[in-house]
Amino acid sequence: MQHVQRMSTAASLPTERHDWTVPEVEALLNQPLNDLLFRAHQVHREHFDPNAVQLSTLLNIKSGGCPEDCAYCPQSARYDTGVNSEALLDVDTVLGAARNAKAAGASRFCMGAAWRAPKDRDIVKVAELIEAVKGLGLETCVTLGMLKPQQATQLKNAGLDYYNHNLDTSPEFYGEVITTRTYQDRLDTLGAVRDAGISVCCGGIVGMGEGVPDRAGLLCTLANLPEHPESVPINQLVRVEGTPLADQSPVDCFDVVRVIAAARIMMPKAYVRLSAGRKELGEAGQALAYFAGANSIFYGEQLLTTPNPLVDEDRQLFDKLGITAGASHPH
Ligand code: SAM
Ligand code: DTB
Ligand code: SF4
Repeated sequence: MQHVQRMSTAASLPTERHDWTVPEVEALLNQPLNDLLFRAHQVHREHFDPNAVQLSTLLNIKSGGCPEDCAYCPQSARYDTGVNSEALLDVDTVLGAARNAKAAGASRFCMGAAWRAPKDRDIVKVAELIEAVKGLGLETCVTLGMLKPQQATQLKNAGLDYYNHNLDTSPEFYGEVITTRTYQDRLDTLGAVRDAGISVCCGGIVGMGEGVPDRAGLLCTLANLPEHPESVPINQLVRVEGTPLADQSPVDCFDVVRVIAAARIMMPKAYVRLSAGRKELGEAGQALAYFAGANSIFYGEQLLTTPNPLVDEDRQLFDKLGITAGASHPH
């Protein structure tokens, strides 16, 4: 019986589709929540251990002073948010943070820089950081802004495993949030990362005032890329005072869960990361997100500039839910 059910699910749900339409995904997102959760959880179980969650720790290696105007971002130099502009961290400082992350149980170390795009000399320095972190036996990820193909190759040669570059929202809503770079710029960077043989980490933000069609548009763009991103971070907007989006109304927790569930269904083998916003989501909201197919989190008390749940809080929640820390590889 189990076998028959699996076969019919497989027949109606081919594992890798790249031809999603926005109306189809809107319908997926608008289903009764229980129907959406049930389907997403089925897909999750077919591809992953449902009780394992991968842990990535973030470090802001170059804080603030960014020339871009991303309306959500506390690190833009255009907004008065209290985030200071600082120089790139040195290797010893980064290695110290990476050792701590490993000791706390993280398997991936993600380094973020508040750059529009790195200069070639920045790439040389970041390559040293990647080599050092990789030497500890951690997976490496960096997010540095727009990348040229040659720079992507240099990062790959340094041992980089993942590059994070988010599309953030739909092509249609994008201009409401960022004017200093185009959606196509972002797609070009993703192409350069993919061509260099680096795994792609790409997702977006829920709660910036976008509609359901925009959430569907983001998910369609991600799933219709030539290859699905290996990692899909779904961030809830962190409303930071001083940014243009500071007074945005809070997003409903079920809307975040719906986006996670749809991402799981559409990109069945991706690690779907429940990213910024976990503090607001609370324990019940997070538990629902794990059921919906989230199998990765940012782990550690700080995201880039804003707070994240404490390590002990995450451990307690995992204990309550019977979740083990670690990547379960897609099958
Ligand atoms: N400067 C680089 C860039 O923009 O590509 C890398 C760092 S940037 C902070 C990485 C991502 O963090 C953004 O694309 C956005 O999705 C997310 N992010 C930044 N601020 C956020 C906020 N206040 N709430 C939720 N997500 C946020
Ligand atoms: C991603 O999708 N979310 C992370 C990471 N990639 C770089 C960043 C979240 C930032 C939240 C606001 C802050 O802490 O500054
Ligand atoms: Fe700069 Fe990245 Fe923040 Fe945009 S999201 S302002 S590019 S640091």
